[in-house]
Amino acid sequence: MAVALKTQNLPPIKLIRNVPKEEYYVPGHRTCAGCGPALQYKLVAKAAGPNTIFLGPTGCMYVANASYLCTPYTVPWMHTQITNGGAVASGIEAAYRVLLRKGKREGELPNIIVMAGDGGSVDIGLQAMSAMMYRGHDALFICYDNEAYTNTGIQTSPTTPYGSNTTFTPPGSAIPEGKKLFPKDPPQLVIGGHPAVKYVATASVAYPVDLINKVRKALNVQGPTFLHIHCPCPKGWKFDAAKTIEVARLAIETGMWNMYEWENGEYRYQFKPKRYKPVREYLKLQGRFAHLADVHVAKLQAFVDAKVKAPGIPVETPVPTPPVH
Ligand SMILES: Cc1ncc(C[n+]2csc(CCOP(=O)(O)OP(=O)(O)O)c2C)c(N)n1
Ligand code: SF4
Ligand SMILES: [Mg+2]
Repeated sequence: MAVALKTQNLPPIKLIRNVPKEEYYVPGHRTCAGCGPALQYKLVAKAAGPNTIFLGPTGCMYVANASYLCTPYTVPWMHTQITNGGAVASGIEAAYRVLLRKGKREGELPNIIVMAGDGGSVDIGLQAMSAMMYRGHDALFICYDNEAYTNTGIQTSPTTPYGSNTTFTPPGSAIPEGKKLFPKDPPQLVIGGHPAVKYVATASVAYPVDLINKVRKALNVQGPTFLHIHCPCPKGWKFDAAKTIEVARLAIETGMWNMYEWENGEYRYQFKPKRYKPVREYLKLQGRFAHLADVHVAKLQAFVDAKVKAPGIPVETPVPTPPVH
C-alpha cells in the first residue's frame, strides 16, 4: 500500500492580526525574561499547529522548558541527546511511514520538527543533522541561534560572533578581543552538501509574520528543510531583557544578520536596508562586546561589509593558527 505523504497545506498569513490565537507552547516554563529562543518556539508552534511532534536536543529549550516533569508543550515533544536530534527525527519519520503503510495509523505524516540550539545543530549535533538532510527525511530542522552554548554557562560555539566575551573566550592581555574566530555559516553548510534539501531560510524573532510563514513553507515541502533563526539571549549577550526585539532588529539593520530564502537553488534576499547602520550600533547594546577596541570593531565591520553583498558568497576571514603547546 502506498504511504500517505504529508498532504497538509499550511496557508501563509499576511498580517500580525491573522496569527493563530491557539498556543502549543504555553506559559509556565523557566526561561529567562526576554528569552529570544522561547519567543521563537512559541511562534514556530503556532505556525505548525496541533499535528506536530517536536524533538528537543539538550540545550536551554530543553532544560529550562522541562523541569520537574512539567513542560510547556501541548503537542508531543521528546528530549533527544544534544548529539542526535537529526537521528531521532529520522527514526520517527521512518517509523511513522511504516505505521501508515501497515495501516496501523491513519491520516498524514505529522510535522516533525527538531528544535536545536546552535550547538545541537552545527557543532555537537552536526553529524546527525547532516545525515537527516542527506537521507532526505521529511522533517524540519530548526537551528535556534542564540550564538553560544548558553545552557551550560555561555560558552563559545561556532556561531558565536567574532569579538564576543564568553566564558571560554574571556578577553585579556593575551587575546584582547575575546573570540578570535569568525562564525560558521549554518545555512550554507546545509545548502552546500545536501542534494535532497529544497528549502532553507533564515528568520528572526523581530519579524514574527515572516518567521511563521517560513515555518509553514518549510513544513509544506516534502523532504528535509532547514531554518536558521536569530534569537537574542539577554543573559548570554548581556543586554536589558526588555530589548530583545530591538537587538534582533538592529542585527538586520546593521548586516550582522541577513534574511533570505533559498528555494531549489534560487536565493531571495529580504529586509535588505538601503543603507546599513554601523555595526557599532548593534554592539553597544550588548555587554559581550563591551571590551572591544576600535581596531576590533573595524575588523567586524569589514566582515559584515563583505557578507552583506549576497548570501552564498563565501567571505574570506582571517583564521588564526591554533596554538602549539
Ligand atoms: C555530548 C554532550 N556534550 C555536552 C553536553 C552538555 N551540554 C548540555 S546543554 C549544552 C549547551 C547547548 O548549547 P546549544 O545547543 O547552543 O543550546 P542552548 O543551550 O544555547 O540553548 C551543553 C554543552 C551534553 N549534554 N552532551
Ligand atoms: S540563557 Fe538565554 S536562551 Fe537560555 S533561557 Fe536564558 S535567555 Fe533563554
Ligand atoms: Mg546556543
